[in-house]
Order: sequence, then C-alpha cells, then structure tokens
Amino acid sequence: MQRIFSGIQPSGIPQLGNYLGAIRNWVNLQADHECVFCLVDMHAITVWQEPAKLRSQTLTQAAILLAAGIDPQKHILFNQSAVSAHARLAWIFNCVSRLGWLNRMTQFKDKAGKDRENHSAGLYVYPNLMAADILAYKATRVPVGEDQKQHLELTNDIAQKFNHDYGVEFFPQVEALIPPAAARVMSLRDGTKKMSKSDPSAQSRIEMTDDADTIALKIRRAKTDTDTLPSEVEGLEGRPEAKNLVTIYAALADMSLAEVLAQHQGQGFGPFKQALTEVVVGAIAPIAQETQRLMQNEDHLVSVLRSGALRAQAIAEPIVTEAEKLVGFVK
Ligand code: AQP
Repeated sequence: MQRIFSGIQPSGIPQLGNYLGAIRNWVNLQADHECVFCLVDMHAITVWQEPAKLRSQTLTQAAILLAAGIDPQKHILFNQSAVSAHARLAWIFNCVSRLGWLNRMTQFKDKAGKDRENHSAGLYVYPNLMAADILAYKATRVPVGEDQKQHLELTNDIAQKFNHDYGVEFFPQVEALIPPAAARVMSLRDGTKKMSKSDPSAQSRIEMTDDADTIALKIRRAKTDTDTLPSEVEGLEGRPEAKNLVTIYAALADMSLAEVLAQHQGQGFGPFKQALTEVVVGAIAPIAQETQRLMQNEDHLVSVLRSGALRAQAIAEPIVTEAEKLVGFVK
C-alpha cells in the first residue's frame, strides 16, 4: 500500500478551495492508501499568526477534518511542530536546495508581492520544509491542489540531489495527486485570484464552518458579469468569475462543466446562484454542524493530535536519523 503525506496550514478556517483541492480527496484516498495528514503549523508561522488564534485554528482544523471523514484510528492526523523530525530534515534540505531553485517558486512571489524584503526567511524556504514533511515519511504520493505542483517538483529535485550528493538511493521520487475537477477554486470577489483562507476579505471565500445563511449571502454577493450562462464551455473563456461559479457547482455536484451548462444555459446569475447555494449548503452544512459538535470537546481533539504525533514520530524518526547519519552527523 502506498504512503500518502499531505498537509494543510492552520492559518485560518479551511475554505471551499481547501476542501475541493485537498480535504475531499484525502477522505477518498483513505480507502487504499496509508495516510499521514498533517496540520502544518510550522508552515503557518511563515507569515505572522496571533498565538491564541493559531492554537484555536489548529484545533478547529482538526475538528473539520474529522467532521469531513478523516479516520484518525486507521490513519494519522497530527500537528507538524509536535514531531521534531520535520525541522531537522528541513535544515538538511535548506543546505541541499539551491537559491536558484527557490527563486523560481511562484507561490513565494505571489505571497511576498513587491514587498519581498519584509517577508520572513521562513516564507522563502517554505518549499524545503514541505519537501522534509513528505520525505521524512518516504511518502510516494502527495494529494495537493494544482497550485502546489511546483513545490512537488522541487521536492523531487531535492530528493535527487540528496541521493546524488550522498551517493545512495535514499529518498524516493514523489507523485502529485491532483484532483481532476476544481483543481483550483478562485476568490468570490476576483476570479483571477485563488480562494484563500487568509484573504483579508471573508466575503472572498466560503469557510467550512459557514452556516446556510452565510453561504447564501456570500454567493449572492459573489462578483459576476451581466451576461447569461453560455451553452458551451468555450463561452466561459474571458469570464473568470462565471467560470469559477460553474466550476464550483460542477465539482460539488460531480458533473462536468459541459453538463452544468447544459442544465443552466441561458440562465442569469440570480437563479444560477440560488441553485449553486443549494449545492454548496448540501455539501458544507453537515460538515459545519459536526465540526461544531466536535469543538465542544477540546480535550478530545488535543488527544487525537497527540496520539497521531506519536505514531507519526515512530515512522519519521528512523528515516530522519538515517538521513542525519548519511550527512555525517554523530548520532
Ligand atoms: N483555492 C484553492 N483551490 C484548490 N485547492 C486549494 N488549496 C488551497 N487553496 C486552494 C489546496 O489546499 C491544500 C492545503 O493548502 P494550505 O493550507 O497548505 O496552503 P495554501 O495552498 O496556501 O492554502 P490557502 O487557503 O491559500 O492558505 P493561506 O491563505 O494561508 O495561504 C493544498 O493542497 C492546496 O493546494
């Protein structure tokens, strides 16, 4: 059985893009993989996080994952900082990875924007830590959204260079598992920007804890154009907001874009948004409700993460110790 590693940052409340790009896929992959799911709190602090919020967001995120169907008995769910192997391997990878490789990472450019000098060094070396997260478990498959593809290519470059430098086939190559539908969900306020849990505008995203009224309001306010829905997929080109709403509908209803358009062609956004609201509420509301229930018992959430961390450590510790020996550290 192949081992999967995947992470999500507790940098806010998970949003619909996290769900369609990652969480929903994780739930399905549990059937035929050994899964290690990680709340990557060390990644989250690459941009400033209020300590109390980071803690509560980590627990909320654990609750959302459990509510969405992650099974912490059969698989592993834990928070990254609880297993020191991640930080140790990341340091080695900081020394294997090349500045030229990191300079090409588009996520850093997107997140740092023009104000590059004022961002943390952690944000810059984020992809090296991500490579360490995956390779500390010698995971071979990584379910991610389309936006993370470049980081996985870098992970493979790091693995290859480590193996070459130390003259041993130690780390495997990893394969990205990118969900075919809704690989990228865009902001409700700007169809050219990805939906993000840390976007300053809560109106730009559907959060996994939103109730039906909040979802309806956000979709009603979502930016659109004044045209009706086209009959062909090509008609969505140059209409990013329209394409995004149709994409979300298609992903949640398990339909193709063409099938959604066949049902809704000629419709204005008023009625289409109502139909979309029903589909989104149908998928999100049960998860939000179960999350509320799980949030009542913080001790239980902490103990799920602790026991996950112990099991994660049992896998990662021997792998990272071996890597340290290969480097020449006295162990
Ligand atoms: N808009 C998206 N569409 C599809 N997939 C997405 N993912 C994130 N946003 C979208 C996928 O969710 C997984 C976990 O993401 P993450 O929390 O590790 O980091 P991120 O990609 O930076 O997500 P956010 O929501 O944009 O967080 P912030 O705002 O903190 O940067 C990943 O597999 C990602 O592909």
